Amino acid sequence: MYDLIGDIHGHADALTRLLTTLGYTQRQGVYEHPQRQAVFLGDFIDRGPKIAETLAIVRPMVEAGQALSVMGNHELNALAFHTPHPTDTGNHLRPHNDKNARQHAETIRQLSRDELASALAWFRTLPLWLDLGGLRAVHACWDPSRMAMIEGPVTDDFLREACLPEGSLLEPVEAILKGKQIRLPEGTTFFDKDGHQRSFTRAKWYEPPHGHTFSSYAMASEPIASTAALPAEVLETAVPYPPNDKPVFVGHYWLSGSSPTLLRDNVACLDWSVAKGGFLCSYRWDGEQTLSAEKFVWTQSS
Ligand SMILES: [Mn+2]
Repeated sequence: MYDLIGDIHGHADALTRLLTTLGYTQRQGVYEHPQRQAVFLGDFIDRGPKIAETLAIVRPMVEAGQALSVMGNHELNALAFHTPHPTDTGNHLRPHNDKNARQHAETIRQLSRDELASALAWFRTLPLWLDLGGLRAVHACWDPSRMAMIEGPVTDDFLREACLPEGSLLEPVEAILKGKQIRLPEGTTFFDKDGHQRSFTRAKWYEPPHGHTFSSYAMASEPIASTAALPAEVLETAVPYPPNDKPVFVGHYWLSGSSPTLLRDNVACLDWSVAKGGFLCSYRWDGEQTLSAEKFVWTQSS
């Protein structure tokens, strides 16, 4: 059975405590559990104080078969940040502007050149989603229509198509790794947790959009003041997650609260903002198709 673990962002001490709480012990330097396997939801790097240490825990677990992992948007962003632009000499697939450089700064500061190169090579091996029989894991959004468009190993060519503005894989890969975004009504913006002014919000992609306003269809971590009805385009193109499908686990959404809650009976987000004073969250899954909030296990960030 599986223990699903949310976004770590360099908080290796919280990860060590969580694994210990879950009953994992180190053998020859690799955390393992006699009956269980961990499933990481991505976003190992950026922001936190112990990024190399985090990778030194997670990667050996995956390579030894003690864990599985999907790619997070921060791993994809890192690959794009360090992959040269095909025509714009000296630039990269992800521009080195202030916002992008700041988001990635701690990883560059904490990892040596060799450690970074090694980490990037490993990120390329991570699948964008996992369908494990009784459950599914993806960093931000499960959408079979987008997944059907995505194929193949993460080569430079794949990264160009997935990360450049004109790339053929940009829309589906962003949907899977960054979630569904909705443009807010003209003149409406809000400030996200990093202080960036945004005219898009992250949607509750798993919910049918009918009957929702912008405010009620935005993820709880994004307080949108607009009670305007959703535009027809959102109603027509939404791919909600079927209530009878197997449970799906995501990270990504910077949720906050005194203790974790489910998004729905078969949808759980395990990102509870460890990198912003929240906690590192896991879910102990034992085969159940209806999830229970009693099965969250978490640890504070400090
Ligand atoms: Mn994250």
